[in-house]
Amino acid sequence: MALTTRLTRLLGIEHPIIQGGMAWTATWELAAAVSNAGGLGIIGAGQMPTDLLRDEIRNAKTATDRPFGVNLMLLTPHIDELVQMVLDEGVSVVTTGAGNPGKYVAALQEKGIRVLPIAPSVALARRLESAGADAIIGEGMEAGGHIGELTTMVLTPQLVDAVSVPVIAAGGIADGRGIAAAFALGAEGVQLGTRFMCADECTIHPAVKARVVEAKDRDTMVTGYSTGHPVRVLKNKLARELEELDRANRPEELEALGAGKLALAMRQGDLERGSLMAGQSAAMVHGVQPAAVIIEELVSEAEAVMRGLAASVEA
Ligand code: TUI
Repeated sequence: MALTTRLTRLLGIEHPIIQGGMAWTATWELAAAVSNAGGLGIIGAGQMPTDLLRDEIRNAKTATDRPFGVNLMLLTPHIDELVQMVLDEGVSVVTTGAGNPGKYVAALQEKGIRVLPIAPSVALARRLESAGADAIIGEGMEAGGHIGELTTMVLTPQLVDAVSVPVIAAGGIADGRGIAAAFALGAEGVQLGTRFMCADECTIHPAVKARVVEAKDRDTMVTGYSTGHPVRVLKNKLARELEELDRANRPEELEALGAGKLALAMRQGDLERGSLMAGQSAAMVHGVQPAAVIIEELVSEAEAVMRGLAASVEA
């Protein structure tokens, strides 16, 4: 059995599961493993230098024949150069975060690249559909990293009502129950980040994976409201220091203290001074597994939940 939707047909993938394009976290090894398992793997460009992202794309191409994508973080200063390189190299999909990719949509699509922007609100989703987006990833504030204001539970159905392209639900989904719930809300796909941080093929420091596996329900917090770019992280020393600066409304100092800290966590494994970006669903991640096993579990759980629900209606 398979979950087939407009999204699986649009992207030519087996399962409607997208792996979040997490900066300093989602490298080509993870993206290729997810794509090889029938999902859509995404390389997280973050603030990566253009040459490094080009190498990541080329490595992914040697490791999978299946579609994969790149996430472009639109606050990146050299974003125009990254977009040009992606146009030159060619990938199947571009997802975008932290802004409106409108001005890049036509050029990407002319190269056959599907454009899936992340939107945290209905108004932005409508604008993105008008700009030609192939699908919209609606990300609720349960997600890790930079977030909007709305939860996945309320954002997803509103996006489904507002746009006619497929909606992909993101934020707070870590297992098959979450996928079934997203489908019940009208989503035709899901994007998971935090669960894939704990894939064997994810190259982040093992200490971070262990911290995610240990996380309990109230272990994340949001810092950076005063900067206009709130970020969800696992609580630690850095998060408490950032919270103090938020309270004191000192956004410049907050940005200075936060700079470079995502890499410190994900690459160096500094659990106290690094920025442990992760979603609330960390509490639902119970171990480190191969990406293929994660995808297999997600699909079989979602199918079992949906069959159970259908049976309870007939009974
Ligand atoms: O982008 C993400 N998650 C991220 S980006 C990131 S790097 C970063 N670090 C510190 C501050 C800011 C960025 C870490 N995690 N998720 C997708 C996402 N996009 N969430 C929210 C948005 C978003 C917000 C506003 C998308 C568009 C938007 O539009 C504003 C506008 O231009 O209308």
